[in-house]
Amino acid sequence: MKKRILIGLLLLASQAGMAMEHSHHGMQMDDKGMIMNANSSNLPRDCEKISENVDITIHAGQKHALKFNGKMFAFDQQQWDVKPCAKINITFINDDDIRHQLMIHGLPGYLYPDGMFHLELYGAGQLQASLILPSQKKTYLVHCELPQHAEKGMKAQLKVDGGDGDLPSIPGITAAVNADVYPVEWSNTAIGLLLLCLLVGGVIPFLITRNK
Ligand SMILES: [Cu+2]
Repeated sequence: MKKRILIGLLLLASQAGMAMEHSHHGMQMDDKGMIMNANSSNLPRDCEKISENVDITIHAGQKHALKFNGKMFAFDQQQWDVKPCAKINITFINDDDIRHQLMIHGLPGYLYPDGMFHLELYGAGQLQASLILPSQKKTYLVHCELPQHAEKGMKAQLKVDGGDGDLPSIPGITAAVNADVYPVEWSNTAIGLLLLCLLVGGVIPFLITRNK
């Protein structure tokens, strides 16, 4: 009898634990993707009301990186500007058949656990979620956190009230933190070739025209 009660209690506890895990971080999941920390109704402490409702559609995919040299993944836009206390309704569309995320960092922790808003699609598809931003003049990092996706271009910025500056390595906006460098090795052969080119390209035509 005691054993049964104990097992029953254990089962209850484990179920409660699982339920907690699922509600933790306000997470919604299905076989297509995941939404974490969506917030369409809780006002940040410093906001009296929602200032504006902004509908933003964000595409993610390899084709959006074509316009950036050396990049492989990108969002279709690299910057968004909103007012303080704006509510953003995001439609996130994955144009690829691989996983992509849309993560916004640096949000107030009392509304967004770990300061983070997170959308994820495991393949082509779309999902929608909202968030409400505080009034602070700030630039938020928006990126895909899968290995190498941000480094390969999937990085953008969200500015509230004009933002507090630009973030590094935003394709088309700011210079890369780790720029690609292709050093030239000045071997004797390279120097010889350069001199030969100078001779052929400069000196010989000069001699030819002078002799005419
Ligand atoms: Cu990605």
